[in-house]
Amino acid sequence: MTIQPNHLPTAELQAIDAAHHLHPFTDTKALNAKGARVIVRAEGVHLWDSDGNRILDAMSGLWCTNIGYGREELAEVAADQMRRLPYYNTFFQTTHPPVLALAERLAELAPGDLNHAFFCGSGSEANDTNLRLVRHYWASQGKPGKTVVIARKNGYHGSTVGAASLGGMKPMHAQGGLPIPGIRHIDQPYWYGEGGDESPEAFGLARARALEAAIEEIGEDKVAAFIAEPVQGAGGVIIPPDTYWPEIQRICDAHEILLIADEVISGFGRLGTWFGSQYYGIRPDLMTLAKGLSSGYLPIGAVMVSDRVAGGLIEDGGEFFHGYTYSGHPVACAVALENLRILEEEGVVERVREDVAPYLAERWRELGDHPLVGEARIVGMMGALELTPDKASRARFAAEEGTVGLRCRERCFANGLVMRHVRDSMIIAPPLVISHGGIDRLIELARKSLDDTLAGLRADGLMVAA
Ligand code: PXG
Repeated sequence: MTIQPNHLPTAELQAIDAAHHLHPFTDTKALNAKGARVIVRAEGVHLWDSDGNRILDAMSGLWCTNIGYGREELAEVAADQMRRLPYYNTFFQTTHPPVLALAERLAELAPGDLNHAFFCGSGSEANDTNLRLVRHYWASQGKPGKTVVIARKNGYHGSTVGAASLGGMKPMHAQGGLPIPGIRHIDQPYWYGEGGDESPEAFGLARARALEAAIEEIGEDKVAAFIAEPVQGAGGVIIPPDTYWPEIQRICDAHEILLIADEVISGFGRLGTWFGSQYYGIRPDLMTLAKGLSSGYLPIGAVMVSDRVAGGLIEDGGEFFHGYTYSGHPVACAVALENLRILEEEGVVERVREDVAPYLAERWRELGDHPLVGEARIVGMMGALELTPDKASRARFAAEEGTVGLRCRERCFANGLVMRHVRDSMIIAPPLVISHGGIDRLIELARKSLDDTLAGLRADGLMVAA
């Protein structure tokens, strides 16, 4: 299909962008030298750029367009809500129909007794809320010393000062003096990269027990909570060994530590369950939501809070001095509700579990036979390929970390596929509504991009182990 351009020529759009737009997580000098890719339209699982190229979006935008692009129902609901009540706040003892309906729906969907929603505009804001909320909770329970939050190296929880501090991204910490005090990072359950000769099971247990060691060192009376993503996303789709989460749950229970599951990526069907906590059988006290909550159509995030924690706060906490102008934004709430309706009525989550994810896994693992791939791992609708110059030893490349990953990402774009790179691994998290045909195309384009990358590495003498 030819898309008629309704915009300026690409070079002019790029020039305006370079002159006035500062992009997130971007080396602006390097970007401006080549010009940004301009995306003008999307439908289903595809994007179109300003030159009319069609691109298969295997990243769901940024892990968020779970129901795919172009759903008219969401546009209709947004327009209708904008006409009815485009904005009102939920401060000053006020509420409105979309926010209360969404809170009720989330309480029904969320596991266990996570029956209370605190709304905000993004995952970062939700995690800042978590940080303040758990400290306020323990203070309200007569334990004001319980303030430390334990998190993980290479975890990602957002970009605000609090969320970036909870995250374990070293380059983020290095800019601006993070983390803030009161946060401790423990090692991640990254078997491929750090497991050495240990079995994944033994390694998973050892990495979970790092939590217990940290609690014992800091003192249980000083630790408020542990926060983690069920599967690390931005860190590189790091799928924990099966032994990891049950041990984490045991440790949190044994030591009176609140468990915060950051479900910003794993929520809303990504693992074939409504939430990743259900997939791993964990019982969080708090759950961070964003992204798939509205399938990315509008910005919205939330913290789901258990009966116990909310009950304590309501009973003993007085006023919680925290909230955002857009907490419970009516249009965002209405769109999120419609998104949840579609996910449920179209049986998207069950279809992922029973059909789409198993098919994707089968096809994805085939890529493990490629000479450049050291491991092809996948859980639900999120997968990673570890690129290596030597499959047998899981070696890293001699070239600076990320060089090969970036090259591969560029080959993917040239071939009409969005895969993101993390260091020298390639990541996918396609929309949950992708068809078998779409998956076949994804695998075909990924294989071609791997072939092209390998040819380039050989030509440039880069297939060399560190
Ligand atoms: N928690 C998790 C687990 C996330 O993945 C956030 C919190 C923060 O959400 P907001 O809405 O504030 O961005 C995220 C966001 C990437 C990438 O390149 C991932 C995220 C954001 C931007 C880029 O993988 N995840």
